[in-house]
Amino acid sequence: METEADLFYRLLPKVELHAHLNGCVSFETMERLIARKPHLNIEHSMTAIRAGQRRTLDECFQVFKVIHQLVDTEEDILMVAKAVIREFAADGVKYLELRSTPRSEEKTGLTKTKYVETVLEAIRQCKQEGVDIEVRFLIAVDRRNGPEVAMETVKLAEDFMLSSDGLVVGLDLSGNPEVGHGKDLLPALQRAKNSALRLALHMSEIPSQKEESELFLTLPPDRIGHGTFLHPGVGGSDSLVNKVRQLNVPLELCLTSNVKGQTVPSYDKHHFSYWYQRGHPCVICTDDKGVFCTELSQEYQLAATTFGLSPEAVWTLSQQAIRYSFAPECIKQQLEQRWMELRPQVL
Ligand code: 6MZ
Repeated sequence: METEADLFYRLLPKVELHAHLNGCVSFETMERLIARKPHLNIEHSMTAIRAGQRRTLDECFQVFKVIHQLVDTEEDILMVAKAVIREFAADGVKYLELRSTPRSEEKTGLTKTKYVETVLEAIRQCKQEGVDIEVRFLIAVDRRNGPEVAMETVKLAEDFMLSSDGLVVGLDLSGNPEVGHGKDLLPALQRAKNSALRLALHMSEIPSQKEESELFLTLPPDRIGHGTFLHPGVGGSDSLVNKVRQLNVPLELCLTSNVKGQTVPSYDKHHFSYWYQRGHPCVICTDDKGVFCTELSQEYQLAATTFGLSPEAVWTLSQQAIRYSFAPECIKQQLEQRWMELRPQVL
């Protein structure tokens, strides 16, 4: 049953800036995928982490491997991407930046170029069908695949930035943070930066990434994903914090993901409070709404109840996210206008 409070958060216009396509697959879409591929013997318990459950970060990455087995044709990608876009729209998200790692699959004939084209096709079809949401796409580099694949992916992103009518706006760096070192990926990231791709980099998701984060800040990135261990007290440092603050790089913060993935011990210990209290740009995001069984409205509600945010503060948080998006100025202005129209009288 939806309460009045739930309704406030669902109707709140929202911006989602950190959403991995294959981590966002809902229960309903998963049922369809499982039914299409019964021979894989995959069950729901292998693709989602339910309420009260937790996994190690390593176990979370096993979940993505299972999902990738289920999503390996153009048809699957089109279905998944359209469903994810519609679901975000139904949750009151007005602007979505989706990210995904292009994959090729020999047995189905899927290529990385086709992969990206299919996601873009899903975005266009949703637009034509009148789904009330603006969507842009970030091409993701999975750090597990090393420097050569990273460089190829940057080139792919450059091509699509020029040919996608503005739908491809940037590059994401993600993947298991335990694997590889960012210094090997720096040339690819530097090239992306020079080509005017906007950079959203996962940084300090685990404590051992301090040196890597220092290196990435020399680029610097346009947004930081997670940044869980940047600050002192959890293994980070004043100098890292000062650098991030001086550069004013916004943080994409995903409460449930971090709690369920056990990099943060509980909601009240989430680093949202550290950065928010300092007035640093923070954007509430879902990360993987399917895997972590959440929605953006729920994440806003959790942040508000955990940290005692007023409805006015929640509104400001959602509105300010517009300026941290990689959308062009004209879209940002349209979104600002939407926010003014949708602002509830009670605030
Ligand atoms: C780092 C993550 C992640 O790209 O196949 N991904 N990378 N940290 C996280 N925190 C939990 N959650 C998801 O979506 C799945 C991929 O997104 C990245 C991983 O590379 C994962 O394989 P796509 O659409």
